[in-house]
Amino acid sequence: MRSLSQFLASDVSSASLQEVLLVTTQTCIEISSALKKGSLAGILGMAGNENVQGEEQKKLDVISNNMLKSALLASPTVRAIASEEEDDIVPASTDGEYLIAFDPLDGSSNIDINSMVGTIFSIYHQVGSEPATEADFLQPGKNQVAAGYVLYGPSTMLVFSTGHGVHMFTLDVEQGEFILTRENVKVDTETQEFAINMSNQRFWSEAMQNYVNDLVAGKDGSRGKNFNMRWVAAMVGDVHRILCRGGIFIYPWDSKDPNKAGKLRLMYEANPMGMLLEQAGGKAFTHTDRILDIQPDGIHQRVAVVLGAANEVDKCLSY
Ligand code: FBP
Repeated sequence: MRSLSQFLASDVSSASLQEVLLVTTQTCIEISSALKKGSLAGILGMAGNENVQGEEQKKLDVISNNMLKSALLASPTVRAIASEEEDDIVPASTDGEYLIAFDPLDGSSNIDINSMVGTIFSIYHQVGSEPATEADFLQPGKNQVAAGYVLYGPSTMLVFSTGHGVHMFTLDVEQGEFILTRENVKVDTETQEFAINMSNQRFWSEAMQNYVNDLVAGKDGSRGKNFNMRWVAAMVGDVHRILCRGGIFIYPWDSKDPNKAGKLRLMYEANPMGMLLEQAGGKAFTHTDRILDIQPDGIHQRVAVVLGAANEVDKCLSY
C-alpha cells in the first residue's frame, strides 16, 4: 500500500512537480471535507446570499476556486494559474516553473442533489519570461507535464498521469492521505456503453444523429449489438466510469451555438481528460481533430469532445 507521497518520491523525478501535485491534491482533500459537511457547513447557498451573521455565503465552486488559488499561488513552484472561475490568468509572485489550469468544481450543479463532482487540473511548464501572461498558457495539450482529477463521490479518488500511465488513489479519510489503489489503468478498445446528453439530439449534426441512432438501434441496427447509456452530468464522473469499465463520452457541438464550438472547456476539461484517456490507451478527439494537438486561442476556449474506447471513437468519427 503506497501513499501518494511515496509514489511521487519514487515515480516522479522532479521535486518541484512532486510539490505542485502535493499542494493541489492536499487542497482537494480540504475541498472534499467541505463537501462532506454539505448543508451543515452552511455553504450550499448561492454566491451573493448572506448568512445570519450578514456575511456573504459562497457557492462551493467559488470556495473551491479560492482554496486552490491561494494554496497554489503560495507555492514557490507555481508561476501562474488559470481557472474556469477566473476571467484572467493570475500570476504568482514567484519565478516557479509551472502553470496550472483547473476547473475547481466540475459538475457543480450536482452539488444540490448530493451527487458526484470533481476538481480537474492540468500542469504545463512555464515557457515565457516573467511575469506570466495568458499567452504562456496557450500551449497544446500534448505539452501537459501532468493532468488529473479528484473525484468527490462515495469515496474521494485521485486519478492522474505524468505521462507514464494513469494511476488511481483512494483517500484514506482517517490518515488524510491518498493511497495507490490501481496502477496503469487501461481502457478496452471496444465498448457497449455511451454517454451523451440526449436532450440536445435535435441540435446535433446529421452525422452525430445518425451515429447515436445506430447505437440506440442496438442488435436490430447496423452495429449488431446493444448499447447501454449513462450520464452523470459531470464530465469527471463520466470519465471516471470510462477509465474504470470502458465506454465513450461525447459532448458534440450543436446548432444552438453559431460557432459550433461545443460546451466543454479545452484547457480545464478536454485537455486534462484527453491526456488521461490517451495514457490509458483510449482516444480523445473533437469531431475532427486530436484534442491534444489543438493550439488554444484563449484560456476559456470551448471544444466538442469525443473520448473513450479507441475503436468506438474511430467509429463515431467515421460518421
Ligand atoms: P460545469 O463545470 O459548469 O459544472 O459544466 C461542465 C459540465 O458539468 C460537464 O462536467 C458535464 O459533462 C456537462 O457540463 C453537463 O452538461 P449538461 O448540462 O448538458 O448535462
